[in-house]
Amino acid sequence: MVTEINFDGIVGPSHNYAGLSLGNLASTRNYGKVSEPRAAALQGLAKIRANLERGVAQGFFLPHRRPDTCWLQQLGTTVEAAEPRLRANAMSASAMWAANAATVSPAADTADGRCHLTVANLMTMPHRSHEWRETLFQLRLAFADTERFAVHAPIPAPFGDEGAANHMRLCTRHDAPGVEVFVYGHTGAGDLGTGPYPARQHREASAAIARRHGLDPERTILVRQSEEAIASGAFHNDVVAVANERVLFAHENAFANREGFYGELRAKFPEVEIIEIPASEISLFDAIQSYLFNAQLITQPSGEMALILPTEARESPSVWTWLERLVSGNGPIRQLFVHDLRESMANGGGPACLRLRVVADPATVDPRFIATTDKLDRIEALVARLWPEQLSVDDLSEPAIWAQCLAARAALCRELELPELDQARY
Ligand code: SUG
Repeated sequence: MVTEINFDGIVGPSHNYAGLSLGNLASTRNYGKVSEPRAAALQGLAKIRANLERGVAQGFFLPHRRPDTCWLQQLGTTVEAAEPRLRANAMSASAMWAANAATVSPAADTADGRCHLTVANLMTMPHRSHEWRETLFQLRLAFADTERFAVHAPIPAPFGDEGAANHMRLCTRHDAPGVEVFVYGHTGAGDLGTGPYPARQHREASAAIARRHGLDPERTILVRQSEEAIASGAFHNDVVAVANERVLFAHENAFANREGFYGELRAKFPEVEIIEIPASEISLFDAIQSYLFNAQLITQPSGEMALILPTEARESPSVWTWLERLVSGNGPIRQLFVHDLRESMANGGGPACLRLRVVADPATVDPRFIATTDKLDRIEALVARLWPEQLSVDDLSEPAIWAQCLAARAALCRELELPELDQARY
């Protein structure tokens, strides 16, 4: 049965706070903090398990091989010889944020009736720019059925693409045709933006993906993110807006031309219900601090929608009061679930960042990437045994840590019967 499957990135053993993401205020603020890779991975796995129990189909992607010695080799160096900042870029566990893995257009939206996925090039940030090779390898394994899926190579440089974090889809039901909304921050050649932080999603990349996926222009919208949002730390659209079925939940200051966008959306998808939080009630700053919009907005088997939020949203009185009022009303969003994802959150990755939504029949996906409670038990046991408990930025230069990270990931590949992933070099 065609449904929405959430594929979460399992947090890798090298998870750390190296402060590599300019414009992501959490990453900068937490630079140098000691990370807890084991706790981080267990927090993410608990979210997968809870979603499974809620009746949501769940898959996962594996952490990438770190240190990425192949990338360092392409740069003419080795993990031993690289200067510390470059080495930290090669050690990043940032592939955990699966919302940045790819942009996905379900079969109901595309000209050839296949589900299309374009792996994100993530070219704006050095530590993320080398993710796509392994992500592409995992996507090609998971979605190997070429009658049902088309997995595309990344959009070529210089057009930055950050995947589903800047993409929303509105539809009456997940398996029905939808309207796809691409949100960009960078308008075109020669535009470097005027804000203090880089705009990571380029309009040309978004437009190219819509063409490659064979989307109908009548059911496609390109919209610019507001510069104010980017300047306030919303380095991806999914920090200020989220959509599910016919609901768009967004901050008033999320988009550059809000009225124009809402008008086009209503014209192309009259069923839309827009739930907007005005800046007078929750400031952009509070929205970004609490990661309220980085919630997963899911449809439960009962048909009711729920928001899966980070604990930080509950800790902000203005945000929590607003949310309690939202679910006590008669609207489509009826429940709030809160998860402790502090380790990922400290790097700017909330519940929605950790997952990629794919609308498909789970039976058409390689079962090795599909979550079951038994498999989660086994992954958790392995993580509890092999993931480092703590890592400092200095530890990233320790040969023993490189060896531990490589061995831990190799053990996970074995546990999940994915030897090709363990053997692959990019
Ligand atoms: O790309 N953080 C990630 C967070 C990604 C969140 N994803 C979405 N919003 N969809 C990023 O900025 C921090 C890693 C470091 O600084 O070491 C980092 O990469």
